[in-house]
Amino acid sequence: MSAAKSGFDMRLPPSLAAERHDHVAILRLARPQKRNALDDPTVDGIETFFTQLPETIKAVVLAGEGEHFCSGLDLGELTERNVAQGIAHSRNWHHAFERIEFGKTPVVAVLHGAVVGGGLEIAAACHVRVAEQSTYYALPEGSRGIFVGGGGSVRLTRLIGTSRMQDMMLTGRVYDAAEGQALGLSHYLVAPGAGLDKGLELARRIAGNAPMTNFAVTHVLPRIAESDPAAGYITEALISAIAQGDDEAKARLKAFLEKRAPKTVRH
Ligand code: 1HE
Repeated sequence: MSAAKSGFDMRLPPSLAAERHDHVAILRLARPQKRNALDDPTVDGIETFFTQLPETIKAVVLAGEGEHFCSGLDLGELTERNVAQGIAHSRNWHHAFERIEFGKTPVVAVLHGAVVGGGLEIAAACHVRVAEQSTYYALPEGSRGIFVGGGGSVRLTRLIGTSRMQDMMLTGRVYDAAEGQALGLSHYLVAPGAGLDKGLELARRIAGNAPMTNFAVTHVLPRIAESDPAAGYITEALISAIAQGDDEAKARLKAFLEKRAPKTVRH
């Protein structure tokens, strides 16, 4: 483990590599010899990274080294655990992935190759997903005799629906990149090798937003979406007033009215 290698003042396991690009950080799953399988040190390192991210970082790109984004849970570790340890292990994944979903900054996942099992679960915890054409999605837990444990029952059912997730887990169905895009598993579908550039472009755009807006979108919007409508409307009124009241919003609105800000046009 080394702080120097990470480029950040934190200690990460060798299975993770972090680098800075101004206000954007890239975190790579860096264990390609095991297809970026998520072992305990890696999951703990992910929690450390997202918890200790410095204030100067405004968006993160999560990517994988080698031919695949992530082959999910490290199956080698699985045989060692009893029931109580299994529960603790799953809860550990929940805490780590919650640091992604409800952390300090928005996170863009760049996907390619296998995005399977826990790999799909970690991708689902990210806010924006870019998929290269090589991407495929599966939940092989069914065939391995296990169940999802990294929040997939909550996040994936929300993304693609309980019924599709049941099909994936019961039949071992594999969705290719185009199908994943149609289902909403990815937001952007790009050519082979183009994922990181696209991910960085999006992360830079996100990093340029007002921090209060990014906070509202990542922390408040999902809670509003899950609340009853009456609570949702009042929470929306409150957070929109908070965002508008921020100096950053006032400066941005003034810039637009004085014709100094870009218009909203077709890209
Ligand atoms: C692994 C893992 C792993 C590869 N844990 N070691 N996930 C899965 O069921 C997917 C399992 N993996 C695969 O199906 C394939 O490895 C891949 C399709 C992802 C890639 O295939 P390939 O031909 O490129 O690589 P490979 O030869 O299968 O694997 C290379 C090495 O990585 C090999 O080890 P080696 O020591 O023989 O070189 C593999 O054993 C190792 N490897 N994937 C451990 N996942 C919180 S609950 C979440 C539940 C789940 O995630 S279940 C889904 C688990």
